[in-house]
Amino acid sequence: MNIVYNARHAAHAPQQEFFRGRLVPAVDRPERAAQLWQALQHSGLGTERPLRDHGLAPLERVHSPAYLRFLQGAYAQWQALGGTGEAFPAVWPVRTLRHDIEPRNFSGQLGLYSMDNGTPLTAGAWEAAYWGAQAALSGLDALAGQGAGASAYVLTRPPGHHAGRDFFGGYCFVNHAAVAAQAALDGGAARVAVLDLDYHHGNGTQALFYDRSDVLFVSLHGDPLTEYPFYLGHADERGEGAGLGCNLNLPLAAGTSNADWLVALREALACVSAYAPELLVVSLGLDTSADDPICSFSLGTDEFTAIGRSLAALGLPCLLVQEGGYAVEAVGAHLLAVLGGLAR
Ligand code: Q9C
Ligand code: ZN
Repeated sequence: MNIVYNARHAAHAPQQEFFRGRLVPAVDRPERAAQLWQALQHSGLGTERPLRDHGLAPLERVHSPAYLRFLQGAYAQWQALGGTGEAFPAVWPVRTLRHDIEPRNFSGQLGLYSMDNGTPLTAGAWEAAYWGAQAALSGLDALAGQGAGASAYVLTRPPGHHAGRDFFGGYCFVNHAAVAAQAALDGGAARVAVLDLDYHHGNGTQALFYDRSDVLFVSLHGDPLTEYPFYLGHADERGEGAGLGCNLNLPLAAGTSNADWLVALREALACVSAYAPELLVVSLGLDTSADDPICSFSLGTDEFTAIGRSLAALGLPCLLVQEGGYAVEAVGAHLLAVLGGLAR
């Protein structure tokens, strides 16, 4: 098991976030990655691989240059306006409003490039997210030449799967899994599958590849009729154009039993297998656990181990990228269960 750690995740240290119109303690805090890293170090499960800088070009294959430019300079703009602490958007270009003009006003830009006000933009968000993408790319490097059963785990935060071509949201700024998937294709792979196991639907990843047949996106998640991100992730989204049939959503009701979750996992894995990808990228959210403070599935150690075992059974090169998972005291054990199940 190859492991890449983005220690610069800690540059993104939000104090608060909006929830139902009030400021509450931030959920995606550095402590959760510190716990994951500590668990990994004591496990003897893997070998740390170097984090190498691949530059901006691989991010530009997935995100728009204007969005990346905005993200890099956003906090400086906020500070120049006298802003302190985290910046939060408050206005969005919804239906009937224009998306083709970048306002000069910072608040206008913040809304243009975001999907919610629950994602704190901190001084270090860009640094942490940029190096998260580099970590994912470094994980991909580690897999090269290691053969079919090889795997790599990328420990980073903030997460990535809600971030789209030109917007942040759901705690995500740069879509690390998508950057890695696109880089694998650019490196010569014909087909890449992304399996998203986070509690929340990976709207960013789905949208990025929706009309393409070279990426299969399969996701198990809380039903967006009641769960974030609400506006994508429904079962009738099957892809479009050349990508028709290359998108599979398996929404599950909040409170779904572990037995039913595992049935859906089997269906997802069968779909991945049938696609015969050259690489599997797993958006590994651990917020499906019974311990998670903001989610409503009940997975425990047995189920996390089963995830690892069934990934190993696919026999594909596998790049696991950390997404959500907010039960600071429990995430370490859950990660080790997945990686222990996967280790061979
Ligand atoms: N105070 C990921 O797990 N809203 N994102 C939650 C709770 C958004 C989570 C509000 C949750 C997004 C990658
Ligand atoms: Zn999540």
